[in-house]
Amino acid sequence: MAEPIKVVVTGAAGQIAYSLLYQIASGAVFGPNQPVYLHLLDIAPMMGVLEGVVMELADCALPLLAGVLPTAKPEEAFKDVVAAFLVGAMPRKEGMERKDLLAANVRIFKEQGQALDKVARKDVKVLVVGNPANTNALICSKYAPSIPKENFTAMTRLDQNRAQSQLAAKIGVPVQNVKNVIIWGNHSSTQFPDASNAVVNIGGAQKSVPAAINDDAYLKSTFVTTVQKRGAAVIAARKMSSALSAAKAASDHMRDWFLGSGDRWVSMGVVSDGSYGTPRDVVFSFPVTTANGKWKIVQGLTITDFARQMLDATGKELAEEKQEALDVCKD
Ligand code: NAX
Repeated sequence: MAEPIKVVVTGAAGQIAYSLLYQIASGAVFGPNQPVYLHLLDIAPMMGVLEGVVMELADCALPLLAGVLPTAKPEEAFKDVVAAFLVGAMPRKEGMERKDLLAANVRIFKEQGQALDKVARKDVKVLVVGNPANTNALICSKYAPSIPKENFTAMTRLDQNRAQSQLAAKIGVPVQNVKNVIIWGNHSSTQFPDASNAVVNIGGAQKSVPAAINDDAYLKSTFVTTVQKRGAAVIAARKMSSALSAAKAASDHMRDWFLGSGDRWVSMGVVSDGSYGTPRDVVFSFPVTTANGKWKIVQGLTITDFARQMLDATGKELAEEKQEALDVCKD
């Protein structure tokens, strides 16, 4: 058996972490032969709740769980970690403007970037889930200059999984038969779920998803808005935001980053190099492939006029968020 690796989950007393911790500790992320030492970070008032989570983890009697460290101190939590799931963030409260939420959360990710810079391994892989995830990831990276910026990513995998599931249901095939659907841009309502390069396996034969669905209007409207608004639909039904599916998506993202995506494209928010005419130095979701612990943006795709408009809109939002976040950090 390999030596245990240290993995941190922030927001560890929250609802996404409640599903995520089991997935990590059961081997679904780092593989069935990799023990993990879990560092659990939350804020001081949540330490009592976190103690309950620690008890439940012990009660799972998981062979791969080498140890657990609950803490309210970022520098303790991030010490020597190889993977960081940054889930914790301030939730939107009633009457709070989007701007106020961004300001509160950007401050958290500035502080966590500084702590990672000080005590984490320089090859740590960081996945930001807490919203606004893309801009939080950018700020975290900016305040951790000793860690390569390629190591900071934001989660759009839940959007990808939602999109893949919608397409599979529409075509009438199992979800794993659909691949290469893309989420472009921000994890927000401006994101662009794009099925134009997706392929589907129907009875052993590969077909393009647009050809299989043969309904351009659906792919440009209902499909896009259903994925964009899926989070709100879950809240309306459950009275709480997506947690089980968010945790599964975070596991998928980190697993593919560590272990490789094989012949599938996956969507990840990564620091933009300007590919596809997107703004540079914002965390933009692209189709990527992963191998040997590194991601690479899929190049050479055709961008239609419709796609161009969608990419520009989400890119503009990210550039604006970046500016707002940088202004907050100056204070
Ligand atoms: P919860 O409110 O259940 O849990 C959040 C936890 O974070 C709480 O225990 C809180 O005390 C903790 N926290 C707050 N500030 C902290 C800090 N400075 N350091 C450490 N912990 C801190 O929220 P949950 O449903 O788990 O969602 C967590 C975040 O994920 C939210 O920001 C949410 O918006 C975001 N999401 C992002 C998604 C994505 O696809 N990128 C999808 C799901 C989810 O909406």
